[in-house]
Amino acid sequence: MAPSAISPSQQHAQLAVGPKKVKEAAASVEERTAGLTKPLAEMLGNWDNFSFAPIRESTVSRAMTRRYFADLDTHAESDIIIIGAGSCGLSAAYTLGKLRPDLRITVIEAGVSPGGGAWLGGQLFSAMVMRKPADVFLREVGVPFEDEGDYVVVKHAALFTSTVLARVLAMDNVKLFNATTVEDLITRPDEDGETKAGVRIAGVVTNWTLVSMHHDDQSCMDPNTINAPVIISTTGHDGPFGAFSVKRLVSMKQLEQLGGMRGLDMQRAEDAIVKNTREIVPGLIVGGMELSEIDGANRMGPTFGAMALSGVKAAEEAIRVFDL
Ligand code: 48N
Repeated sequence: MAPSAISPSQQHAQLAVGPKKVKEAAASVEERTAGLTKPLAEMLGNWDNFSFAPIRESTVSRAMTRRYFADLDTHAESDIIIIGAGSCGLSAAYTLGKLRPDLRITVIEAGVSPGGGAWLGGQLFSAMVMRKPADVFLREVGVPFEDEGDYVVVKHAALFTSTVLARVLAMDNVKLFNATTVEDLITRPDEDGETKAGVRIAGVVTNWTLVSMHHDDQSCMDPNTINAPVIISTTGHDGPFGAFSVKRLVSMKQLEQLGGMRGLDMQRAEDAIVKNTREIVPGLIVGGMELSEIDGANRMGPTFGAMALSGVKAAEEAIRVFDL
């Protein structure tokens, strides 16, 4: 029997991809690289003389450190700080960046990777469900989805999170400090006595997260500070890092106690979180699942529309301070 006319790898490719015909003789270079921009297309197949432009290691260090510390210097005085870059915090940052490009927005995220719980749907499944009208936010940001009537489905949660994150990071007035933990809140006496507690939140106290995680086994690792007249806290429901600001308000006796997140009830949970996103004490707005810890709202489980729209509402509440 004549040896097979196609190579073992082509035979495998045939098996691996089902009935698709293995490409006949290689197409022309243009056909093979169609869809790439010309400079990249010209790189394919021309690696023999390939080389990067020259560099000295210190140049890389300076390129990183100059920017980081210039940003830290600039953002030491911010207009609005968002604690937590989960789906709610990122939606708030997007909305603020769009509505008020004149304001200096600082996002502080404890994780190395921002996004919080929005990289996957429920139980590590990839699709993300949002109930209408949250599709309005998806259209605003440019996240494709499948319309299922009363709800929509983003084919992978990471498509939502990475798209919002990309939009936020591209904004000139928004700076993300990830791998950075808010360890405390800056407070001032509330002169005009708006609250019985008499406290106004005036900024955050931060440390690199890997430092924050070792206060028990290292000493004298004091934090840094960032001042701002408005803080939006979206640190999620109670967990190792979650519900930070509301738990801190209790420990500094600005809140009697937490209301404790209730059991799962999708129908009730999402409306409550969006409608009740608000300023808890002067200067501190709470949104997303952190709010459920104050109000004792139900949790909603693997549906994310309330997170996005709570972020939009938190942004609106924050801007109100600057429009007064
Ligand atoms: O995703 P999360 O946890 O919080 P939200 O409110 O943006 O979204 C909540 C959502 O993911 C759900 O929990 C869904 C809807 N499920 C509900 C349910 O019923 O189970 O993001 C919070 C972010 C995280 O990235 C944390 O790392 C970060 O906040 N964070 C902090 N960042 C800085 N300093 C801190 N002290 C801090 N604490 C938390």
